[in-house]
Amino acid sequence: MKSDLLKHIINKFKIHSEFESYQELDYGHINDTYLIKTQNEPHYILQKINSNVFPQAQELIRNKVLVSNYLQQKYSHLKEEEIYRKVLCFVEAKDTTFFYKDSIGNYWNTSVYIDDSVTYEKAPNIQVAFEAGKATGKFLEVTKNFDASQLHEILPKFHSITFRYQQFKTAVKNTTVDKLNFANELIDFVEKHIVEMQQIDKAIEANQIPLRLTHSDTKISNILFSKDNKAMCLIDTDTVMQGVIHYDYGDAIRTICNTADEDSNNENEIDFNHAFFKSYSEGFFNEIKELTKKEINLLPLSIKMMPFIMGVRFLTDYLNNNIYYKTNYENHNFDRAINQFTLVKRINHTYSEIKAFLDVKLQN
Ligand code: GN1
Ligand code: MG
Repeated sequence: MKSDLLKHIINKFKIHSEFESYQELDYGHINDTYLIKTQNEPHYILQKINSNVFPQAQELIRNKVLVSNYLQQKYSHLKEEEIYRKVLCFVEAKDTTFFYKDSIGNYWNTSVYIDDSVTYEKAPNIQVAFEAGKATGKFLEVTKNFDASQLHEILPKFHSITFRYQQFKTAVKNTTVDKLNFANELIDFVEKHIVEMQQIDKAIEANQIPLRLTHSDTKISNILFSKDNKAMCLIDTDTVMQGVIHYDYGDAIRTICNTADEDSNNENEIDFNHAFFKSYSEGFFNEIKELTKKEINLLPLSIKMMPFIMGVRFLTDYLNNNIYYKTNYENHNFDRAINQFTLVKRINHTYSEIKAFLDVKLQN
């Protein structure tokens, strides 16, 4: 029984009381995540790392622990209970590592559950958008001196659109004629926009923008809020890596300003919410103070590059028969790609307004 298995696994970690029950959380497209309730608080989050996506699970867990330790140190002037609401706290295994490897080779890790918290799939109001901006900006600001080169590069070129485009081209070459016909319009969309989207990659290659630690998966569902909608903590630090500020800024806006859920296949629901964009950006730039001119110039592009890259990745996975993301039906990834590309179109309609706002805000 699953409950016996999870009890067996959670007991490999130094938890404070006895396993009572579990709840599978519908959380993310990659790993399996469980809330483990124990007799007394705290409860725990137990996660099975998807070894297909993350073949180097040990290094991944090491990265997360290093970043959490660094953040805890940065917040060491705060009360302990406050720190534990701001930063993920990983639980040591009884063998003093931070993982458990099961009999079939899967890696598991555990963190302390942050109670009285809520998550959202899309922003419910302007206040939440602002708070999300603060949380993502703060994460970047607090970690700006963290030496990200000490982390293992878990998924190299993760947000490089040039790399994702190569994977897409391979998928196009290897897929069926039926899929090619079905996805024809989306494939054309990729070809039409790829050159514009490569500007951030090019600036990185030319050392024109600084590398730093990034969370690299700042969608709104990875931000924990208190019940009165104050952002508390960025969760899912699986992809902490060296990157550029544009990844986290653009990826957060991708979900916060989309008026539809990422999984919605109703194009009419999809729009770019300007009020949320402004509010998110206010929160973000309240925290992030020093940006170079080149970084500022590429911010508007990041707002379309991040949905574009996600669309390319979803489309690639559709063409590859859904081997990467969890899906609930055959065309799930195809629908997700339409969603992201529709958002890019909506952003294009209003791009001059986006740029004008950022010009004034950052006095460019
Ligand atoms: C994946 O970790 P998870 O399942 O929340 C993906 C992100 C995408 C996201 C789209 C390692 O996130 O890059 O933004 O799906 N993570 C990985 O929702 O590929
Ligand atoms: Mg993730």
